[in-house]
Amino acid sequence: MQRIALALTLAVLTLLRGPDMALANGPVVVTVTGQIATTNRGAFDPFNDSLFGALDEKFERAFAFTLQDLAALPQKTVEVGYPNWPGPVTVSGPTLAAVLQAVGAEGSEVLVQAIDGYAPSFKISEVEAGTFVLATSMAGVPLSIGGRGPTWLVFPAGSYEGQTAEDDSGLAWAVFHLKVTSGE
Ligand SMILES: Nc1nc2c(c(=O)[nH]1)N[C@H]1C(S)=C(S)[C@@H](COP(=O)(O)O)O[C@H]1N2
Ligand SMILES: [Mo]
Repeated sequence: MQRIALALTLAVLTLLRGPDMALANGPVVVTVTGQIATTNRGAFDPFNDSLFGALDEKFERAFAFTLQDLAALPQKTVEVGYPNWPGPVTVSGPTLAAVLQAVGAEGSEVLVQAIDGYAPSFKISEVEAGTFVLATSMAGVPLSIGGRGPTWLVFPAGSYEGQTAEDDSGLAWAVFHLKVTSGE
């Protein structure tokens, strides 16, 4: 009787857990590589890490964030506009500084790489002094793959030395990879 009760309990628990337990936390959306103190995954795998491979990015260890992980970091909402945009946008997400802090970034520069290979880099001192949001939503709507998602680096004009009021070129959309380096 006890054995049956135990078996039933396990069966119910398995059903409740369901096959989607692993999906509940969602896919990894941003991976941080390079000079970081805290990691949660191992080296580049040529089969599984195919986009990294295609962009010729190899790493020994990294920290992988799901959207849920990013949402657990301190969030920031900013309104930002550039002259060539249809209008200002309101985006939310963790600050880039908070993401870098969470992984114990030790370098002086961060490369912000998008799915299409676009990869501007920034001085971490400027990232910490300014307002760089690694946005996960716009007007409350999660950013999509095919649009500006999974994450979009958004900052107001004048955020780094020499940035003009018109220049939105560093605002990488479709960001999936941050690489911390010493600059050279
Ligand atoms: N992933 C990605 N982000 C990007 C770019 C890009 O080519 N790929 N272009 C940048 C440049 S040069 C500009 S001016 C702005 C606006 O470009 P868009 O109108 O193509 O978004 O996005 C920036 N972010
Ligand atoms: Mo541009």
